[in-house]
Amino acid sequence: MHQYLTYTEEVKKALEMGKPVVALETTIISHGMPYPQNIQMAKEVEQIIRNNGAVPATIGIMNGKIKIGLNDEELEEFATNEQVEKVSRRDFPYILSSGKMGATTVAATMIAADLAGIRIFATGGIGGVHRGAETTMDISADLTELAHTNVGVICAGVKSILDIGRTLEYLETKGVPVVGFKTEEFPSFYSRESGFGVDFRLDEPEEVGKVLKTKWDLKLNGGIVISNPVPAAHAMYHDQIESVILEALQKADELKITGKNVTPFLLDSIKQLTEGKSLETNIALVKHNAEVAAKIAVAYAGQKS
Ligand code: PSU
Ligand code: MN
Repeated sequence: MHQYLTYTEEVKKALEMGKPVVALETTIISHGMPYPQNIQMAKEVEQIIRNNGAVPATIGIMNGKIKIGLNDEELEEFATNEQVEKVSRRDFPYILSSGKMGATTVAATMIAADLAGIRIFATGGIGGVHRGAETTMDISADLTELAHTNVGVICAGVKSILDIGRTLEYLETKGVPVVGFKTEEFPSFYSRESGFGVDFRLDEPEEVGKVLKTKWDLKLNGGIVISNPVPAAHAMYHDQIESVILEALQKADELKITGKNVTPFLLDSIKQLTEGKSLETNIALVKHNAEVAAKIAVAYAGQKS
């Protein structure tokens, strides 16, 4: 067992027995949603994964360890403690060695899941190439992680706070397949549309499981983006959210927000500007991703090696 990892009993047993496990991130809890919706979401998502035949492993950093699975008390700590740091690839060495608490981003959760041997990960949206990246060079470390870490990431696409076209170009350059789960159009988080296509559409969890196995059998290291549109009943219209996003981007520009603070700032501004409607959509899509991820984890675990 890896010296920096600790497991809950539930996850440890599942991994030993080769049962399906789904990784979950903590940045979405600590920096992506307000309390108490964040803790409610975190617990519901875990239950959805169990109801669909897999074991949830929410990942976070505490007391010098990467925790693979968190108990209720720890989840509550991630949901309420304002000192929790946002941890991506570059932050592991300092956060672990200093004993600070760290919430893992998509990139960091992929790294931890890979160390633990978990191949399926459910989240809301991944980071990407920011609008204006041609001058700011703001490109999420999530994309470089997807280029080389063997984890399938189920998400609702990327938010249009990002440059979706350039994000997809970047993923293509890095050899990361972008799957549309029951869709031909790449979703844009709050909406089912983006105007951009996916690389290929798959309709069944078994098909996704086969694609994952084939990629890694071929030693084509790296992740796969499995994009799963928000259920129609909870979707927002592209035009409705676009004006809000432009306002949030302008505010970030005026306040000179940079680095790791950009994404949390934009998420919070959008939430305020839509008076909570975006939060409801956000929660609905995460739950749906958890359900689909659990089904994919079951299918992936059921394949012959
Ligand atoms: N997008 C969302 N919600 C989130 C994030 C992104 O809709 O909570 C979080 C994820 O943890 C993602 C991170 O990995 O933000 C990306 O941050 P950055 O852009 O700083 O790489
Ligand atoms: Mn960034």
